[in-house]
Amino acid sequence: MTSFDYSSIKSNIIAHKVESYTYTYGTAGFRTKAELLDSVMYKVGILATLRSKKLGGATIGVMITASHNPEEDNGVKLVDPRGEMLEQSWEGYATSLANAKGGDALAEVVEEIVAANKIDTEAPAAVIYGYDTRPSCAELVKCLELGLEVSGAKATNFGLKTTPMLHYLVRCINTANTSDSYGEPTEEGYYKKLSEAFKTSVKGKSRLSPLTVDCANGVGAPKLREFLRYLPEDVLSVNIMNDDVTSLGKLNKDCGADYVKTQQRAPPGSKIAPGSRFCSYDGDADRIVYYFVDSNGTFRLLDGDKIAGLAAMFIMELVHDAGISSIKVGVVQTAYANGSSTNYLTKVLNVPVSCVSTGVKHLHHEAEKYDVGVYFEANGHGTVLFSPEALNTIKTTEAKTPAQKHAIDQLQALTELINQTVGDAISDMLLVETILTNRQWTCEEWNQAYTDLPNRLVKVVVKDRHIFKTTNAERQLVEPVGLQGEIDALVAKYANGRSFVRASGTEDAVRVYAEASTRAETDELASKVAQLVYDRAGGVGGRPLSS
Ligand code: 16G
Ligand code: MG
Repeated sequence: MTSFDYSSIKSNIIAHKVESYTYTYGTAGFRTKAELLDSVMYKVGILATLRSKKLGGATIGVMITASHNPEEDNGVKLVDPRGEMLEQSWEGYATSLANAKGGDALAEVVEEIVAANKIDTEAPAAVIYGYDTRPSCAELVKCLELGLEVSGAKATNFGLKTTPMLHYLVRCINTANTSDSYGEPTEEGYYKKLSEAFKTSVKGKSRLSPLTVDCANGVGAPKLREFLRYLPEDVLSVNIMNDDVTSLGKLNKDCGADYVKTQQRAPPGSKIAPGSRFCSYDGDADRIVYYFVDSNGTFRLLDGDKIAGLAAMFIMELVHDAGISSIKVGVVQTAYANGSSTNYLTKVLNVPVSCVSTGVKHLHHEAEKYDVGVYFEANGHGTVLFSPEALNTIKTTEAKTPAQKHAIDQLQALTELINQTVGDAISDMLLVETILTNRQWTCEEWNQAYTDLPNRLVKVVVKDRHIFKTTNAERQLVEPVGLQGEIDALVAKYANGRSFVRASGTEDAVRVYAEASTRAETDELASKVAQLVYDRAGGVGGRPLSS
């Protein structure tokens, strides 16, 4: 193992490309045009090593992906030892490192991090990394490897991976040979764990009609294909579409979860017809939405809110049938959750619901507060977390009746089936398929839980989005002062009206969300609130955009 090499770091092997560009480690790590990222990758390599050294040599993960962004973008995020997102207090270090121009500035930031965290730079460090199908990954991996080398990490390249697989691997490696072992730290181990759990979950039930999976022409395609080798056709029947990961320009283009959610339509070319069941992954397969067309031929989206409702309902019934009264289920949403979903959860399922700020890490941390925490963003990012106590209770409860035994076995299988490190399109898909198979439900039956309120998302480009400051899980503006009062006055005029405004964490824009009883009222409310924002903040480039 090489040691921590300050002189190499000072020589600033990979220089900052565009002097004026400022990088930010945001909700999904660094994400921008791939050509701006080589110096960032190098520095992320150094940061990952420091993080590992700080945590006693625990393995840290680095994932190179830009998720649902266009193919020419790329990005990178760090994974902490239990497979969760990088601790928030380190995000600032990531940003400072990325913006350090020149070798001396870089060494200075490194020294600051070392001093502030009392890091022994000669301590051992281990980092694993993976990447998606983007053409820019190969070059960026080399930059990352240089950073890992100059900082002295034991580095392992896990190759092409979905984001959630990398999270899984990190957790497996760090829990190997402990009582808390998460699984075999290989891709095959991941496939085996999920496929075995799925077989148990649907045992004795008739297989559903085939499911069509749109893989966004991304890494989900080869990985799902590989996974299916572990599941016989008579257990789960899947047709894969949008699986071209070699032609340039196809990734996320007119397909994938983000396209389907924002366009509210199936990808062009999909042979969707009444009775068929579809889902779409995003480019790194950590996000999923389902959809179908009803008997009238109308497109119906089953988004993250619908998945959360389905999962909460099923798990609560299993807990009840298992006779386990100590396990309480809770659901975590963001302000983007449809008002009807929140109503269904709180009034029909009687389950506690928390609302937190946008971004997986916020939902994940809140979900950890429940015995079983179901969390989903409306856009399809989410999973279910079982607390260590809940896992133990499920493992040790003795069944008194065959029905109880069945429910306990089902719960046990779910704890294996669900990727508890982060939202995972493959694992979430298996969760939905488990529930639908157990109920022998069609998507139409699933969709009957509640009817979404019409909603609209509008993007407003302003001079400076940072003047928008929110509180109450982004549901209210505190700045610009007075604007919230004006929004409230507008909202009060609409039945079931709700609207909120927040600065995007991933784009240079402000987002306006609105919902109301009818489509026309929703559109009117959204456009009036967008106009308020535009007028107050000096909108740029004409009228606000619907997106
Ligand atoms: C990122 C987040 C996603 C969130 C989105 C909001 C992760 C892994 N991803 O993609 O959860 O919904 O940002 O984007 O946390 P916005 O701030 O531009 O609205
Ligand atoms: Mg993603």
